[in-house]
Amino acid sequence: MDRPRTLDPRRERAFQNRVESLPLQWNTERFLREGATRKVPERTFSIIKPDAVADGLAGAILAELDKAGFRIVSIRRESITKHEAEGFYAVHSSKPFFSGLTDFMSSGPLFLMVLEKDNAIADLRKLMGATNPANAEEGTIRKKFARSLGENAIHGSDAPETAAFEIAYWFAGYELI
Ligand code: RTP
Ligand code: MG
Repeated sequence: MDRPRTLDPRRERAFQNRVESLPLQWNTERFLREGATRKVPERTFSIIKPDAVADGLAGAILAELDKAGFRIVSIRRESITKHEAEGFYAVHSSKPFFSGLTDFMSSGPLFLMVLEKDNAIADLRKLMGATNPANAEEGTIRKKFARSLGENAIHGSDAPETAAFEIAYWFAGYELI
């Protein structure tokens, strides 16, 4: 589960462009003025999974998130390795479905996202619907778009601790401003 500590050249460039374009002084002043007291909305981590991307449903899922009031703090389309998927889903490493799950998650491009809104973690789980789309409520993303239990269109963090781990697993701090 060791991840490379250095950025690849593309991300290095993105980092430099981003830093150069930041109104750093303005941000610092605002942080000092409001940072300690401002009520910030909750953040959660989400993935549009490879089945939904392959089925051309990424746009429709983003529209659902938008309609429900989630702000997209950061988003990145990426094909992840099995090793990265194993680290991400390490909590399930002893489960019988672990190998199939990590094969599936590394089978094609997906969208990694950090989302923000009041009560984001619970509200996203509600909007996603049950893990098995056959049991998901009408109107939920999994009911509308998922293929099956194993290929269920969307991931969402299930608690504040997992949201913090999952956001940090995929995104650097400078991508979350
Ligand atoms: P996710 O983490 O992907 O958002 O899904 P979840 O919380 O609703 O479900 P979780 O229990 O965390 O399981 C992770 C993924 O593993 C697959 N799974 N297969 N064959 C099975 O019994 C089984 N159980 C879970 C699902 O694709 C689930 O999304
Ligand atoms: Mg889960």
